[in-house]
Formats: sequence, structure tokens, C-alpha cells
Amino acid sequence: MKTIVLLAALSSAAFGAAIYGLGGPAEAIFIGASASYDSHVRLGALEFFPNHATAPGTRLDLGTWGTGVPLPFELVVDTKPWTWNIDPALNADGLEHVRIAACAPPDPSAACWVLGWEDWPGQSDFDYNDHVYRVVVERGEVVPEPAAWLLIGVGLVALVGMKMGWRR
Ligand SMILES: [Ca+2]
Ligand SMILES: [Ca+2]
Repeated sequence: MKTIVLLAALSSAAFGAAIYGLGGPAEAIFIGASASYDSHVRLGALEFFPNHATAPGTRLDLGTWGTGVPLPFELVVDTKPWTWNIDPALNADGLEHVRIAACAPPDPSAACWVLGWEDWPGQSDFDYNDHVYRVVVERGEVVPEPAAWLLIGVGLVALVGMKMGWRR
């Protein structure tokens, strides 16, 4: 039983149960939808990509996300009173309503994810293609931490000391 639970947790993690910021801007690109119900995506105060009124390839700036900060995507079903969260624990039916797969980022330092949502609760088809988009998360500029600055300072002092030593 424990093994089954662990495997379930691993398979969920393999799909990337959460998407995290990398200190830089994030962008969403709409891919498409195979659904009869209307739905759109919510990310905090942003409501976007109505599935039947958005052209594939439409891009949206999601703002800057700090390193390790999860992006709390939700799928809002407009036809029915259903909202699904990226975290299955927050869903009324307790089920996973989004499959997440890695994709090739535009530059190697960024991360790219494809999110495919399921808009029906409980006994649905679970085809995870009712609302599909890509998210590219960019890495922020790397700013040395105070400890790193201290090390750099110590290194410079040592270098200067060595040069002065050689002159004597
Ligand atoms: Ca579908
Ligand atoms: Ca479906």
C-alpha cells in the first residue's frame, strides 16, 4: 500500500505538480482547446485565454515571479460553477485536473511547461485537452549574495596583498 501511495506521488511529481518562478518574467502562450464548455485561466488577479475566443499562439505576460514562488494557476469553467486548481488537494473532487509536461525553453536558462486541463469533475473523460497552454519561466539576473561579495572581497585583498608582497 505504501509503495502504491509513493508511486502515485512520484507520478504526480513527474508531471510537475507545481510550476515555480525563477526570479524573472513568466509568459503564457495559448495552444488550443478541445472542449464543449467555455473556460478560462486565472492566475491571481489575471483572468485570460477564454478557450473558445483565443487564437492559438496568443501570448500573455504573466509578470515577474520570484525564485521558488509557485504560480497558482486555476481553470475557471464558465459554463458550469467549477474552478480547478493546479494543486489537486484544493479541488472539490480531490482529483488532478491538470497534466504538466516539460517542453523545450526558448533559451537554456529558462523553463518551459505545457499545461493540459480537464474541465469536468469526477466521472469525466479526463482527456486533459480542454484547455492547453504553454508557460515559459525566465531566470532572473544572478545577483551575488552578501556571503559571495565577502568572499570576492577577501579574494581581492589577498590578491593585492600578494602583489604588494612581490614588489618588496
Ligand atoms: Ca476534451
Ligand atoms: Ca475533458
